[in-house]
Order: sequence, then structure tokens, then C-alpha cells
Amino acid sequence: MSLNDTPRANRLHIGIFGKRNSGKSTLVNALTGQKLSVVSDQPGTTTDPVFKSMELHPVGPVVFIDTAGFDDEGQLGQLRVDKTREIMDKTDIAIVVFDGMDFHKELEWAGQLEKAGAAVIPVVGKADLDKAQAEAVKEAVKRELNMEPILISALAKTGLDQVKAAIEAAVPEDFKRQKILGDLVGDGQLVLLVMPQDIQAPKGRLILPQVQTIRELLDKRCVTVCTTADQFAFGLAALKEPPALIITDSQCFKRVYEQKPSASRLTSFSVLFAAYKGDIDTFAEGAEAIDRLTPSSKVLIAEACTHAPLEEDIGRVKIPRLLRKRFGESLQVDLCAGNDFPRDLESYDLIIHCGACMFNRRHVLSRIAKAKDAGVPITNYGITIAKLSGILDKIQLP
Ligand SMILES: Nc1nc2c(ncn2[C@@H]2O[C@H](COP(=O)(O)OP(=O)(O)O)[C@@H](O)[C@H]2O)c(=O)[nH]1
Ligand SMILES: [Mg+2]
Repeated sequence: MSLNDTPRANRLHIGIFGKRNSGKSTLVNALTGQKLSVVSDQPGTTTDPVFKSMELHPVGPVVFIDTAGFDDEGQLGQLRVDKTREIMDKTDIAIVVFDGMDFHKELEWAGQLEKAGAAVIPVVGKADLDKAQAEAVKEAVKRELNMEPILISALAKTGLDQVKAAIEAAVPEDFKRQKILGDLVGDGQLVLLVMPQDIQAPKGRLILPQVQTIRELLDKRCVTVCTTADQFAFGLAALKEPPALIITDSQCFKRVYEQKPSASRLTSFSVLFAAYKGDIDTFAEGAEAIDRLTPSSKVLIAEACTHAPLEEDIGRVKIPRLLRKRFGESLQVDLCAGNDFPRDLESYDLIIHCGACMFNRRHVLSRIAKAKDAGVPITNYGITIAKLSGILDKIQLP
């Protein structure tokens, strides 16, 4: 990914699902106009999901995900099916390829994808081979799904414009209006950003939430001033008027709150991203569960990044320390990272998720849904720190 690209996590995720050999890879290649997935008549050619980012006019930045096929067999096959299942949780729009009259698997997956929150576009593939058979499949699928499948031939490149139009029509509303700042700041206002001095990003870079927030502020023509936490007071003093909004890293929340002018509203990058990449109301409600923890409670920390732990890692060190300080050393704190998310959530009293800048919104929403299914409150890092520092009621939620 180049620095100028839209990060993958902000792209519309379009997953291609179907049996092995149904023409999924050929379809992705045809839709993107690029040869990126191996196509062969050997079932099981695509193993790990393949991600391909592109600009899809007029939808915008999307990523197509070519999967292995959900009918895979054997031990290796099960691994591939599991990988495909993981993709389900990230999928905004699912293209389900129907191939032949035996389509109970396709129906089953279409149902699961819908339940996971994806918009399903059914297509009948290889329509160039036997038109009458393809029509028959289409009618049968239509009866079952109550949706009209699109007849396509990825090889002859027919039906592709219809698929693109269906994608455009299926873009979820919340994806279209995705904004980080909401109504927190008006056009052209003065905004001060406070970032920690131990910037947790590769040398010469800023972390994504900061980059994206700055970009959106500049789009709003806001005068955007950045400072490290230790220079906060100096930064404030250098401004002629109090900033309309201060956005701070949650690690220095308390200090900034105590020093800020009363005229300035205050929020944090994590709070902004809790709303942008999740559900702020659920997270705020989930944070209330912190008050109900006891020394024998069990907390799950879910970290999206699999990076090597930093010395003062917020999820691995800071939050567990803050919690144990309040509830004692016997408090059990488990950690999961990356795509791993435990199936048995019921035993937890609280889930604390990271800001998820590496995840797309759908992925976080699917985890929120799983937590709700299990009856476990869920919140995130920024809200937890605000809650533990006693200032959750003093910050602006977007
Ligand atoms: N006739 C015809 N063959 C196709 C079509 N799409 C794919 N194929 C062939 O079907 C085989 C499997 O295709 P592939 O894209 O690898 O399937 P996947 O396993 O679902 O990814 C290959 O030999 C393709 O050339 C199509 O629209 N028409
Ligand atoms: Mg394939």
C-alpha cells in the first residue's frame, strides 16, 4: 500500500463466495480487469483469501476478496473454509455465486452472510455454457431467496455491468455517510490535536486515526494545530483564542482535561474512532460494566494489531494495570489479537476492544453483535481509559 492509497480498512469490502470451481476468481479478475487470482480448472486453487483494492466507479474505493470456496474437503480444506468464514465478518457486500442445481450450501451461506450484516448479491455463473440450465437455476434460486439472481459469464464478460450496478445499489447507508468528526466541529474552526510524545508508529509516520482525522479537518478547512502532550500548555498559550475543539490521544486525557480552557470542547481520537469504527452508544453503555467488575471477574482485551508488544502497550499493559489497580491482582485479563476472537464469550464479564484502525467498520460491528448474542458488555480502549480516569461524562461523544 502506498501512503497515498485509501487504507484497506476504509474500503467497501466485497466478498466473493461460492463452491470451488464455480468461477469466483475469474469473476474477480473480470470485475477488476486485472489478473490477480489464480484461475484453474483444478478445484481448490485459491487457498488464502486474496484482497484486491481498486476504485470502482461510481462507488469509490473498494476491496474485492476472493475466497477459497466453502465446499472444501479434508483437513486442509477445513482450514480454508475457516479462513473463508473469517472473511464473512468483514464483508459489507457478498456476491454469492450459484453453480448448478444443488445449491443448499450457497443458500446456507447466503443466510449466514445476511445474518452477519452483509448485503447479498446472488449470481448464477457460467451462463455461457448452458443457457437453459442457467435460467432454471436462476428461477429455483429466486424461489428460495426471494431475490432475483443475476446471470453472468465471467469468461464471456456478460452480466458484469448488472453486478456492478447491484453493488452500487447495495452500499450500506452508514458506509456512505461515514465521517469521523460528526457535528463536533464546524467548517473553518480552530482545532488543537494532542498526540503523545512516545508516538506509537513506525519512524517517520503517524498512526492512521491521526492521519485520517487531520485529513477530514482540512477537508472542513479547519485550522489544525498539532502538539505533543508535553507541549500542550505552550501550544494553547500560542493560540490567540481557545480552540473550538481539542482532540487528544486518550493516554493524556486527564492531563489535557485539567489544563484545557473551559470554552474548548474535548474529545479523543479513540472516542472518535469508537463511533467511526463501531457503535459509540454500545461502547459507552459497555463502559458502565466496569463499575460492576469484582476481583474475580474476567475481562477480554481484543487487539486488532498483531504488532510486537510495545513497552507501554495500551492493551497489553496499561489497561490491565489500571483495572488491577482498582479490582485487585486476581482479576483475570485475557488477550486476543488479530483475527482471533474467542467463540465462547459467555464466560467474560466485559470485552474491551482496541480502536480497530486496522479493521473495517463491519468487522467491529460483527464483534459487537457476537458480544450482544453472548450477553457480554463491550467497550473500547479510549472509552475505558476515560471511564477509569473518571472523565467519561466530561468528553464529547460524536
Ligand atoms: N464457461 C465458463 N467457464 C468459466 C467461467 N468462469 C470460470 N470458468 C472456468 O471455471 C474454472 C474455475 O474457475 P475459477 O475462477 O478458478 O473458479 P473458483 O475456484 O471459484 O475461483 C476455470 O477453468 C475457469 O476458466 C464462465 O463464466 N464460463
Ligand atoms: Mg479461486
